[in-house]
Amino acid sequence: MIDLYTSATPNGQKIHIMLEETGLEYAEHWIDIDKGEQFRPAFLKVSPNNKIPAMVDQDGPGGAPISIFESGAILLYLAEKTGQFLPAEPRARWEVLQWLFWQMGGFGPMLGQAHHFRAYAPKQIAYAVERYTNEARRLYQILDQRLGDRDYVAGAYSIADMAIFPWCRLHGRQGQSLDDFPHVRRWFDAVGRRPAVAKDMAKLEDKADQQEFDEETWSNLFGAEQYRRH
Ligand SMILES: N[C@@H](CCC(=O)N[C@@H](CS)C(=O)NCC(=O)O)C(=O)O
Repeated sequence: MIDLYTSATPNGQKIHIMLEETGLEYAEHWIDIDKGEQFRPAFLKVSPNNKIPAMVDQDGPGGAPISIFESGAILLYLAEKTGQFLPAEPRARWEVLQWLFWQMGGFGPMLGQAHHFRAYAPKQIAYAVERYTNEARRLYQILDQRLGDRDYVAGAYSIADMAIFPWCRLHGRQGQSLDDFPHVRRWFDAVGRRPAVAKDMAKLEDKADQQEFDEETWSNLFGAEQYRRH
């Protein structure tokens, strides 16, 4: 049994998709990051960086529990555990790993900054909005080019697609339109039609993360409460 600590955000959604795709048995523990539950000592034991997602596999290596944080590490762990969505053949495996790390190091963090400066920042800073909207566009262009001659990001459908897809759902918030990226749109629709992904999206619909924050939420995520402990 896997205990998943999660929230209805793109990084959380990646793991829901993988768990649904693999059919592993899991229990969801919703962490309300708006209310500051990510700072609770019990959660910090599993996720020392105070961020979702995190998981505990009660049946880890050697039959003992293992806890893992960081969505890329969790996807890799689950792929290795199940032997699914990450090829064993070295060249195919490295194709997937490169695009997984591209998402973890670029597509996620840069789009996150686009969300921040376009939607969450208390005052509009034109330079930051332009910088991250441009960077988002550049990354979508890279993805579009990559998908121009293949169905999925790294050949067969893999954990790289699962990592990238949830971030594309929020393209509007990043100042982008999928009309500008036809290959991304085709891929996005195909991934979204997969039963595991559709099931997950429907489930998260009523928990959709918000764009307008009250004072308490803003403080927990970006202000005094976020930095109080460090
Ligand atoms: N690199 C991390 C990023 C995780 C992340 O940013 N999680 C956000 C929600 S999407 C969070 O938990 N924020 C709460 C906080 O920063 O206090 C991963 O991919 O797991």
